[in-house]
Amino acid sequence: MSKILILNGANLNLLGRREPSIYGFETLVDLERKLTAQFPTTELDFRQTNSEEELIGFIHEAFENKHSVVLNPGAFTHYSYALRDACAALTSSGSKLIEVHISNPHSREEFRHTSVISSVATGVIAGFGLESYSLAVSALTSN
Ligand code: CA2
Repeated sequence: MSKILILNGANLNLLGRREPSIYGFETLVDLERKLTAQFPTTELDFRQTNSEEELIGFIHEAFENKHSVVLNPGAFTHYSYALRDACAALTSSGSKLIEVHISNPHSREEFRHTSVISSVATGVIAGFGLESYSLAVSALTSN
């Protein structure tokens, strides 16, 4: 199995430092440590950006190199058609992309109930805290 990009979008650099009742106390560094320990034989590449342009660039990189992607787009989930088009290009080329969310957006505000990414993702995992990412990597590495 080739490399998996673990991509986190807008504001997820704040993980563990704000709104712990929704997102918990663990940081992106904790996530990287956990997943690296849990999947020692899988090449995982962790990135976070608050820039829509940069996030799209990461998806293009996956497209060019046939990498799989675990993507938490942050609030880009709910409105970024540009990110959606990049994800669609990736998955229609045969690469897998799992959309993940720490919280369950469907149990929150109305605007979070729409994802413009889900219908072009290979699958969606939401609501399991940081475990959502582990479940996504398991899904990508299980066959
Ligand atoms: O539950 C998720 O993973 C979300 O993708 C997180 C996004 C939110 O806009 C989505 O609706 C659901 C928000 C990321 C902001 O992350 C923060 C983390 C800690 C403190 C403040 C913001």
